[in-house]
Amino acid sequence: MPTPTPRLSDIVDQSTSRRAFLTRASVLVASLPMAEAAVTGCTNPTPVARAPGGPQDQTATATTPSENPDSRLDSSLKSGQPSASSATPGAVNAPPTVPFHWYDPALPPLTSERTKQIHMTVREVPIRVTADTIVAGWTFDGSIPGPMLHVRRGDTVEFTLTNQGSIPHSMDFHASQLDPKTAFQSVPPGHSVSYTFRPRYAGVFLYHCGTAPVLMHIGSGMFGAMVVDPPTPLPPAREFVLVQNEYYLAAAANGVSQFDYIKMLATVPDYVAFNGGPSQYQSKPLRVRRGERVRFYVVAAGPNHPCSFHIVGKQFDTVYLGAPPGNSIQGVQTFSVAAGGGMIFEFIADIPGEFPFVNHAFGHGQKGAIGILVVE
Ligand SMILES: [Cu+2]
Repeated sequence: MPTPTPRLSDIVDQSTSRRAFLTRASVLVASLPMAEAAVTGCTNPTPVARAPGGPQDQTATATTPSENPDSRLDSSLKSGQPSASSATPGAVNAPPTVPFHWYDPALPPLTSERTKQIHMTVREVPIRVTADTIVAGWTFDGSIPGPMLHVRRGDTVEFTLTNQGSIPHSMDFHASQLDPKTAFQSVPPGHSVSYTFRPRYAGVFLYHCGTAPVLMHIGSGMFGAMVVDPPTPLPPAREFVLVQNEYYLAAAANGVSQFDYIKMLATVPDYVAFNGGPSQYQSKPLRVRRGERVRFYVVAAGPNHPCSFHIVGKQFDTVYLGAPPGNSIQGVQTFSVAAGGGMIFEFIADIPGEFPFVNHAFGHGQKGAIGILVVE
């Protein structure tokens, strides 16, 4: 009789100790289809495809042969890591002097050209996320999150991803509508993929690596946000972008914490952060002037949890659930941004003071998803 494959719910429900949980979970990981696929990966000819049924300007090409154009069949397990950690060579090569970078949450200005050429580079590098924690990051352009992007509905986005890492990676823009097998294909180390799209809706959208296991790639730092303005701009405001994510850490080795895939499956994070730095906007708050309209673009990158966004002492006069300027509700205390989603929150800063902006699911707020907005 073959041994039946355990379900995750079984290992969570039946686990009475951490050791028993890890043992059962490792069997589950080994039984995932991607583990087998990783061994049988193949080389395909260069794909040049057009999104079926989509606008003619939505195309995707690989500039080199793809190792495997079907992202369902790729895996970080290919490099032989025993429990799917993020310990790729570049990521764990950390001098103790890796500095902390406060992530500026200001929405970058919109540029005038209607064709936006965006080139990102995958880098597996150590990232300091708190004063005493360096993680083995997988990144877009060397930061967690990747760069904030700002375009307008109807712009043409000409995107290229170059993989300078050691395992396959990819890019999935939630602002696009494309055939994922072509556009979001995994790119082998040293190669690039290019595709073009035109955002069909305004709003704020997640982007992330879509290489399997996606949980591991998002969980190791491969995510960011794209703001898409409507054709008629929203009212002038101080605009900030917050991307929430969770960190699931293994014990540090040589000063660097790898990410822990088993913890990601269990969905209990060590830290929850806005823009990659737990509590960074408590240490250095955001500042606006009294009377200004304030607009937060909030994205929940996950990989697992939503963000119950709330500002202590304020109410939102407008929350855009979908594409602005429609799809709004008024007079809101808290709204949950789904993992993989994005929403826009607005209010007038009419009272001076210090206002905490929080994930009101406070188990996650206390782990780092709290910042301070100072109204001067
Ligand atoms: Cu990746």
